[in-house]
Amino acid sequence: MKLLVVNPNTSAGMTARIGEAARAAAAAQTRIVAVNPISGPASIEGYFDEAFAAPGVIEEVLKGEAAGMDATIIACFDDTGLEAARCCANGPVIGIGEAAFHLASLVAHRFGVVTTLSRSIAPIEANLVKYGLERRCARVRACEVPVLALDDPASGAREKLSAEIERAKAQDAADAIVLGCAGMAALAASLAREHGLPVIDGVAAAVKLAEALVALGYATSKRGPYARPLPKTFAGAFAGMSTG
Ligand code: 5HY
Repeated sequence: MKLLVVNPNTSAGMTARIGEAARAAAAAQTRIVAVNPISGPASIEGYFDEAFAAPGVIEEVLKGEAAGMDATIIACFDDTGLEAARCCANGPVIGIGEAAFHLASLVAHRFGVVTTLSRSIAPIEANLVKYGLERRCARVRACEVPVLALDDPASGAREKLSAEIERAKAQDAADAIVLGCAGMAALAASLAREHGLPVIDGVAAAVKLAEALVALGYATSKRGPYARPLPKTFAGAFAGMSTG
């Protein structure tokens, strides 16, 4: 199968690392194509960035559909533009946040989420409510490391993330941890060993769910809210999005 992995920010370095994490989780017959939009924020931290990243995600999903991708992953933890993407895709579209929450709820009574900055917490909490999984989440915490500093050894990212996981275990009774950023994928296995509980990376979770949905022949329903967009004229910068 052909799996499109869209990193909604415009950081090519992060897209490459997300592609590596996806390939590491993928089955041998799964071909991963990792892309990012050319327009939008270099990283997504909160509502403002998210709003400007969504159109680029839709453009990449439409290109992927035209190129015959079997499924699409949105590789940003706030599941940027997920519902809109499902409207214009036939194949399954999976957000790494939603995927991680579902897998965490299969291996733990209550999971904790550790994301980057405090401003990223509210969108994640809103998604948990939207997905109906807020009761399974003990708390959403932030390690106060910016997205683009996660792979900078001088940022102390791993130590700060590990310390926040320790607090989630001690204070929130979390019995699994969900890593709240695509840029944390490479740290999941060593943090799980260090802390002795499941540490879930959304990129790997989404790859395995995409493979399962495609193998079962399940595609996005075109009845209800994910129906194809109505024919309509778009003006200005989005004239190219016109569907009618
Ligand atoms: C992510 N931002 O996964 C989110 C994490 C966050 O650019 N990739 C980003 O802080 O919301």
